[in-house]
Formats: sequence, C-alpha cells, structure tokens
Amino acid sequence: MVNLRKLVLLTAALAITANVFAVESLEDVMKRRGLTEKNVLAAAKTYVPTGGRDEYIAFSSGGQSGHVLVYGIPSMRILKYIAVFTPEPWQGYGFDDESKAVLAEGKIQGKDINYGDTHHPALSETDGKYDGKFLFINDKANPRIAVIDLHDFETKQIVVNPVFKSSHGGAFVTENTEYIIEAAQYPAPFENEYVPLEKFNERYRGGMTYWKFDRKIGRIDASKSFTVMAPPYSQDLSDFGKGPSSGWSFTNSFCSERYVGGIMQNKPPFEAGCSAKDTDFLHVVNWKKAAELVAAGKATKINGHNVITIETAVKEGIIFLIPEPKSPHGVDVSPDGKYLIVSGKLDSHASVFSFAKIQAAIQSGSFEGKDNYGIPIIKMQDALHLQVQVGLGPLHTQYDSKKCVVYTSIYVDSQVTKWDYCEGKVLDKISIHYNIGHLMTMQGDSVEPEGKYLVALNKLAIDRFNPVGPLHPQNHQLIDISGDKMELLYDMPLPLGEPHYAVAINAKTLKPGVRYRSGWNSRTDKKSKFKTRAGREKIVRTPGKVEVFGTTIRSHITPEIIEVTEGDEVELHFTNLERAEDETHGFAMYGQNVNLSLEPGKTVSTTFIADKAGVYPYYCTEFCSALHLEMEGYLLVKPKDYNDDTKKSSVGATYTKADYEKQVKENIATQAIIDQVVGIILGQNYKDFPPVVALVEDAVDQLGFAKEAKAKADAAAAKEDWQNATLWAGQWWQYQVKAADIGLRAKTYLEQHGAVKLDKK
Ligand code: K7E
Ligand code: CUA
Repeated sequence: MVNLRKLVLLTAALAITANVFAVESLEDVMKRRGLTEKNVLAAAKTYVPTGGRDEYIAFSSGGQSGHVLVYGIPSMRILKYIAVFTPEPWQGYGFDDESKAVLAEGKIQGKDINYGDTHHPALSETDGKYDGKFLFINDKANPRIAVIDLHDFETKQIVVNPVFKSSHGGAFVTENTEYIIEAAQYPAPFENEYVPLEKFNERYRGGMTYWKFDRKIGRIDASKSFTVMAPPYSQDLSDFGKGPSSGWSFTNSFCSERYVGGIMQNKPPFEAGCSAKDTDFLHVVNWKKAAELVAAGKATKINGHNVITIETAVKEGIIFLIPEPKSPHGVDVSPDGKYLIVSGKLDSHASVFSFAKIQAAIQSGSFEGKDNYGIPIIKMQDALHLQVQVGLGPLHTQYDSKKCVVYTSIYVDSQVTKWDYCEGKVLDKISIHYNIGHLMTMQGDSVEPEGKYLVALNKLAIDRFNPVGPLHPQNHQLIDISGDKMELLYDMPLPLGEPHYAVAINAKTLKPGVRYRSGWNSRTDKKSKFKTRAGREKIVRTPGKVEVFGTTIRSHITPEIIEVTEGDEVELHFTNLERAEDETHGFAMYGQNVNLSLEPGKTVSTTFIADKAGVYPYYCTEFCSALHLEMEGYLLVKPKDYNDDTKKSSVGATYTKADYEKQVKENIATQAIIDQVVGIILGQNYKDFPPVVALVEDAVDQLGFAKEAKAKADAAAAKEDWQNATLWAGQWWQYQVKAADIGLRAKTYLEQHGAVKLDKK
C-alpha cells in the first residue's frame, strides 16, 4: 500500500515538472530552431498530423534500383518501395518461387537480369482519367515493361521487348489503357545478331512498340502487341493522343543525324555528332490504323513478334515526321488532346504543336519532302501553334487544372517556368536545387489535372542535405502551385536510384486490399495449388524429395521440425492463416538463402537442395506478437547413411501437477478479463466500424484456438500426463493473450472513433 501511494505521488510530481518544460510556445520553437514565418507556413502546408493521411499518392521511378517508390503528398512520407525488376528481400521478391517466376519472365536471351533502369511510371486510365487499377513502368537498359496491380501494389508481369536493345519512350498509356507504348532509344538491329556499324543506316533500327493490355486478366498480351519500325534516329519520349488526337501517338528523337561516334577510333564523340543539326524529328504515328494493319496480317514477324516495316508504314500512310528543335526531350499532350508541347535540351523555347494543324497538313498532302527512308516530313511552321522562350534547356511539361497553364522544367537554368501555352506568355519562374529533370503536377498527365502541387525531380542534391559520402541522395522538391506565384515548400531526399518521372493520383481513387483470399498466389492472382488449411499441414516424402505444406499463425510455424536427408530437394509451401490486418509473418532460414514474406492469406513457396548435412534453424522475421521470438523451428538435414541410435530422452524442463493447476488458475483469471472487454465491445455499435468487425473476427478465431488447446490440456490432465497438460494449458493461455490484445485494440478504436453504447432492450 505504502509503495503504491509513493508511486502515485512520484508520478504526480513528475507530471508537474514536465508541464513546466512543456509550455514552449510556437514563437519559442521558431526562435530555438531559427525558423521564419514562411518556414512555419510551409511546414503547416505539408504536415500531416500523426495518424493522418495524404491527399495524393505519388509513384516515382526508382531509377537504377529497378523499384518503384510510393510516397504521400504533401507530407512526402515514403510509404513503399514496390520491387519490380530487382529482388527485394523484405517483400520476398526474387526469393519465393512465385515471384522468381515473374523475374524469370524478364530474362534477356536466356540471361537473368537482376536490375532495371526504371524511368517512366504510368497509371492506367479509363476515358483518360486515372482509375487507380494498374501501374506500368519501363526499364531503359533492358527494354522491358512491368505490370503492377494496385490492388496489392505487387509486380505481376514483366515483358521483354523482342526487337529493341534499349528503350526509353515508355510507359505511357492510351485513354482506355488498350495499349502501352515503349519507344526504342539506341538504334540496333531488330534481329539478335551481329551487324557491323558500317551497316548502321541499312540495318540498325528504332521504333515504337505498342503493348496490348488485357484489362480483364490484368496482363499484357504479347501475341497481340506490335512494333512500328522507325529509322535509326534514337527515339525518345512518347505520349498518346486523347480526345481529338485519340488513335495517334507522338515520339521524339534526338540523333536524327544518325551519327556513330568512336572516340578511340579518332572520331568526335556521340555528343558532338548527335547535336549537329538544329532540328530532330517528332514521329507522328496513327497507332489505331497500325493495329488494324496487324489484324489484317500486314505485319512481318521478327523474333516471333509483329513488326510493321517502314516501307509498309509509309505505304499505308501511318507515319509522319515533323522537325523539332533542338535535341528535344519531352513531348506532352494537353488534357484536351489538341496540343502537344515539345522542348529541346539545347534550345530556350518550348514548341507547341497543334494536332489540328498536323492533321490539316497530312490531309492536304503538303510536305516539305521525305527523309531517306521515304517518310513524309511535315513543315515545322505548318504544324506549330506557337513557341515560347521559357529558359535554357527545357525538358518536360506538365499541365495545371487551370486552363492553358503549364509548367516546364528548365534543366540548365535550374528553374521551373510557369507559362500559358494558349497565349504564349511566361507567367512565373522559380529556382530549383539543382538541375531539374522531370516535374510532376497532381494527375498532370490525365484529362483531369488537379494542380495544387508540383514536384521537381532534381538531378543533383549537392549541399541540400546532411552529407553521406560521395553518392548523394536524390532530391524531390515540393512546390505549392495553388496561387499565382509558385512557392517552394519542402526538400525530400530519396536514397534509392535516380528517379526520372513520377505520377501522382488522388488518394481517394486507390482502393488497395488489406488481405488476400486464403491460400492465394499473389503473382498469378489465383488460388495457390499449395494452399494449406489449419490442421491439414503435412510433410510428403518421395525418393529424393521432401515437400512441406505448412502454415503460419501467431505465433508458431507448422511444422516446427522438418527432417530431411542430405541431398534431398526440399520444397516448402507456407500459407499464412491470418485474416487480421497487418499480421504478416516472415520466414528466414540459416544458410539456404531462404527469405519469405507471408502477408495475411498468402501462400508462398521456396525450393532448394539440402546438400549439406547439418542443423538449420528457421524463424519468423516480423515481430508479430509477444511470442514472436518463439516463432521458430528446425530443418534437420541428416547425413545419408546416418544411423539413429540415440535414446529418446526428454528435452527441456519437466512439469508437475502443481504447475498445471497454477497455469489453469491464471487462464481462468485471464478469461474473466477477456469477457469484460468483450462485454464492452458487444455493448456498443461496433458493427458500424469495419476495422473493429475484422478485429472481432480475429479475436473469435484466437478464442477458438484457445478452446482447442484447452481440450488437449484437459485430455492430458485426465491421463495425469502433467508434462503435456501444463504445456497445452500454456498454449491455451497464449491464444487468450492474443485474443485479449486484439480485444483491447478494438476497444481503443471504438473509444477513439466515437462509438456509442447500444440501448439495452
Ligand atoms: Cu530522365 Cu524521361 Cu528518362 Cu527526362 S527522362 S529527365
Ligand atoms: Cu510471426 Cu513473428
């Protein structure tokens, strides 16, 4: 009693002392930290209170990491790295058999490629609006496109471009995501063979691949995809038309000089030869008609893939060129589909092309001539709406919600220029740190841009952050564009590859799941054939092979002991039986390169050869409950000729009747607390709160397990087997503790979300 009173007094005293120091005012903090009023305003605009949510979700390329980064806007808090082209252990990506199969789709001519240079993420669209269903991203180094399902933010498919040897102008989607475009970058022969550089003009080719997306199954259909071949001009960024320009695509190029360098051969480098001319070519392609040509059998098969040759494309009138200044980079179609804005890296202008004017030139057949491959060239002046002096080295353009307002990244000047593309006038400029590449406005490449924020994706960070060695983090700068003047709000370091482009979607459009259907193969989106239900765990032995059908649930792995013989092939399949939100278990094993992630409901597998006799502990890698450390087991690999003559001896401690009775007493007391919490929850309108309904389900599950364990304890006690009776009573208590923990979480949730007491009838 005395002790308790002492404690109360001490706590009260502490609270008083703490209060004395806790009266720091906003002004005090500003002074102490050297913050200006502008800083505090910026902080208030970006701060998301604890437990709060962001208004937008950004998907950024992860550059050389081969991943996609997901972060919230305006808080700039990183939410996830989606593993795409590169293994990522936490997600088990590239470690479980299911995801290894996805990475294996990305092999290039039989070779494993375990990284990607991701550049441009694209969100799926319906009628030109983001629908929040899928995300696509390209790999520039190894021309590939990946499909990510936004139901679970997982990579489902990788397709390899069958004819290109690099690509850049992808991924961009049509208004209804019928096709995903991927344009070539460095010209190369379409065939997988050696062709000397002397044959560059004749045999090296570029082009645009149109990947057919099958929305029903959520996968690209390679058999219905095709490529429109183009001259070796180093095609660059692309975009699809929409509205009036629907059915057309636009692709830049930057080395229409077709220059081939060779510093060691005493030739000036590529950079000199590829920037010699004042203009390159914008490729204008009627992809709808191209698709019809493919359907009509007019494509040629190269490496088993449909290719429309330059000759066919010219003959059928589906490809045109327009000169564009100078070493251009970005091409961005306006939300209404009437204009496209192109910027030249070595120019100070942005050029606005009019789709109506392009069409008029094509209809009238008035061209300034043909290129060496017979493709008609539309006169630049005939297609131009206007040009605006935006700054030195303009790259990419994004659209605002305000009509005619756009933002262009200015690489050399390190600025963003806000301008009006209808009238052709500059509205505002802001300095960036440093050398901006892409930029992104909220939903800025959909038909419904929402403005509000702009993110500058900068190439250099230099002195913006605490130094961490010669390799600096990347810097995304958040800018408020809601007013007339742009205002810099925040610098966010990104420590994972150079992000090129990013897209941001209104968070309300995304509806990701929180669990899988029980026994789910998330990579094929089908029920796994290895799904294992509670109580049906088994180990199947055939000569030379051991297959384990196991489960995980707080806090044990079934089986806990796996015995195999040296040289056996071991296949482990685990199903996470949890239904509770965020109850992921991991599975790591000593010395076998085994690391799995089991989200609720998921089934994953791993296969390896137990080629060395020994003891291999395994355990759960997610701190999933108080007894997480006890979520463990052993793989025992016996030597081939092992003669098991050890006497079975008891392992560990022994228990008595008194131990059993003590445990049962504690269990009964615990049950009283659980009943009390259950009474409180059931007495409220908990059914109005879906998260609480899920928690109650989970708690009921746990109490069901407790009942099973109790029955086993009772049975053992009836046989006076105090050893097992005590251990099963302990397990019964473990389930009770989990149920109590869940119950308390539900009770707290109800308290914090304004649940009310139900009237007693
Ligand atoms: Cu870096 Cu779009 Cu690949 Cu421009 S790209 S910056
Ligand atoms: Cu499951 Cu820790």
